[in-house]
Amino acid sequence: MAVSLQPIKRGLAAIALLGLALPALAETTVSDAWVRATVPHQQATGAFMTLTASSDSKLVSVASPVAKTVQIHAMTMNGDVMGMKEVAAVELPAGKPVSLDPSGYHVMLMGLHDQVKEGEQVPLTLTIEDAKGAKQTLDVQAPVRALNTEASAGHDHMHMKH
Ligand SMILES: [Cu+2]
Repeated sequence: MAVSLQPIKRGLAAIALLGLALPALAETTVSDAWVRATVPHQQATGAFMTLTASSDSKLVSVASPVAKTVQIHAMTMNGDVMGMKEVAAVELPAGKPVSLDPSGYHVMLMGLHDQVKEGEQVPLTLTIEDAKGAKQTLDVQAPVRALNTEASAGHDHMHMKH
């Protein structure tokens, strides 16, 4: 990856690496990443963040060592019933921040190996594909936030149906 970077870009990447909560490699930046804490034996939780791509791209997959399965989900409304479904990708239009939040897209961590506790960091590896089909990965350390964050009750409830 670094081999193909122009000198100027390499400089920017080095600056980005110094940023605390902004693991930025090449074209896409991640901010405000977090994972919802779980109670003991809870099977699934959500990860949330804001992604900004500098050229038209999409988020195509996410991996994490804390879960057996990681999916990208979208919230759906079927009449009055809220649900969620897996999506193949999340579009990241050039320059436009796209939020993965509890009311929209989220990363679903399923089959958790351990309780996810507030104060921990959850490693996430995001795979981003650009308009030409080239893929890059982004490593993010997402801090764990408490259970009582907005919308947590309804969200966790829905996951029981998975
Ligand atoms: Cu979900």
